[in-house]
Amino acid sequence: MTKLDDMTRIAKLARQAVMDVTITDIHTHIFPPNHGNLLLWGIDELLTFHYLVAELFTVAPRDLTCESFWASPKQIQADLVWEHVFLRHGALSEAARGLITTLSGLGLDVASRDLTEMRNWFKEQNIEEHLEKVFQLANIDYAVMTNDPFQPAEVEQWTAGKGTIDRLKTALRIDTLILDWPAAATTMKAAGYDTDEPNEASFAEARRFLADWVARISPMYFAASMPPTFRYPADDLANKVLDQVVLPAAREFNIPLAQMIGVYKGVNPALHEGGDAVGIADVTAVTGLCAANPDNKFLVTMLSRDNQHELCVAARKFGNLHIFGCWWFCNTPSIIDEMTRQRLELLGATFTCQHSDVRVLDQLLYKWPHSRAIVGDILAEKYSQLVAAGWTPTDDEVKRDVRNLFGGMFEEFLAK
Ligand code: RAT
Ligand code: ZN
Repeated sequence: MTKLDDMTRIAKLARQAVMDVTITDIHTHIFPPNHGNLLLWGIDELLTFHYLVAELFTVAPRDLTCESFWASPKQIQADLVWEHVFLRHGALSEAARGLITTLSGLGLDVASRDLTEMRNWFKEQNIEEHLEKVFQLANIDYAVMTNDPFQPAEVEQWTAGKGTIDRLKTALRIDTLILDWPAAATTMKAAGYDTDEPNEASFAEARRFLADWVARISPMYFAASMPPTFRYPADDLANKVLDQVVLPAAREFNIPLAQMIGVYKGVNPALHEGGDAVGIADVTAVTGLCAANPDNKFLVTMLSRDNQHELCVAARKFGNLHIFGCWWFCNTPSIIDEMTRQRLELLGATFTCQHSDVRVLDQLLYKWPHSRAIVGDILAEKYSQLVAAGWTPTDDEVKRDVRNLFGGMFEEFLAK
């Protein structure tokens, strides 16, 4: 075989390996079917996904207010998104194209633009079977949930003894604990922990609260999303809670802390979940955490495109830092392409290239195919260049690297 043949063969192999790899989705917002109404799925949830609601209000006529939108039944809200975003303005955004990919992936005739027919199809589905079908179509082994012990509707499910299913693993979400001590203390107190002012005694009780949740749900990691203003070290309450509650508990149970950094919450509160925005954060908060806490492990993703290069460099410096995903506003083809290249070039296949962040189950059928296509093209190019340089990886090596990018390294990091 000539070198050119080898390059063509390896490019094809890399694309195929990415298409075929079984993915571990390390951050989502889906729930087991038996957790009441918490699991979102179906056409009306897809259409009212907050990314699309935000788009609706960029084009909505003046007389369609956020107040009247939220006061309407879900189906009317979905009709409004369909009409104003899809029918009147097209489906070119990533979220809008995503809905089309999702419906096509389920075998629906989206080209007919017949919303009623699609609604009827979803009504006929049994949720347990539908979940299994979506996981199989997306080729995902399991997804990690976001389990918030400060959300009464979620807590209710666990205290009622409802567990989870093999397809869904847990992660303990603790934004409230880190960023809003008064609210966290009130919730913990109501649950039987003696938490009051932020002092040593209260912090000991908060550690007991975390330990009990670890025992209850066995989380794969603790997680919190942080504002762009987050600094570490710093003389503030968030740092105290991190140092005296969260990091000691994470060390004790050897589970990582996931930090998702760079969100300004509620910039336009009228949009509800769609009202958050992005800001450039300070990567020295990440390096500060990793350096000061060598016995803790950190999973980090950042929201601003501007932070990505610096974050890659940070990941080269600390073995206790694992970077993951193209988060939220970074989950668009051009930015996934840029971030994945940057990460591969600086880190090799040692990071987790994507997470889906789905809130609606069916979205797994677009988030993953869209990302697979981009990463497949990048790897085809990178492996061809490697062959040109004189190193031809075996088929198994290519498959190993691909799996590492889509969940393998995450599992290896957890096992450390
Ligand atoms: O990506 C999203 O959909 C956001 O609304 C958030 O859920 C974010 O991912 C988070 O976990 O805070
Ligand atoms: Zn999320």
